[in-house]
Amino acid sequence: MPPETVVVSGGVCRFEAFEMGAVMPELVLYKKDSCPYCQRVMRWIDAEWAGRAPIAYRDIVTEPAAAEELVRVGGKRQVPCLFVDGTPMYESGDIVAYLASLE
Ligand SMILES: N[C@@H](CCC(=O)N[C@@H](CS)C(=O)NCC(=O)O)C(=O)O
Repeated sequence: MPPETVVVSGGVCRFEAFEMGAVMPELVLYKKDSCPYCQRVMRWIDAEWAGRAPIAYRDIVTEPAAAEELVRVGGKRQVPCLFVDGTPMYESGDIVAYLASLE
């Protein structure tokens, strides 16, 4: 076993899995349906993301807790905002470019 390989209980560690190309970050899109920038991102996801790890949606209109979380973590209520392993990414163009880079 190479020295940089760390085996954890029941499988491979995150780094090792990343090296194998198996790890996708946790992706959560904060959105509201009336927002054209959100629609742009969601249209891209519908067209291009099929078959990949799921992207969770949180709606800041129908889920007040999601709006609170967005402001608490991201510092502003702007949508769309993609949380990548808990780190907020604003701007629809940046979000689409980032998701495309994961393909
Ligand atoms: N440049 C941004 C614009 C996003 C934007 O203006 N979103 C509006 C909804 S359509 C919003 O969240 N406004 C509230 C705010 O900025 O606090 C993008 O492309 O994502």
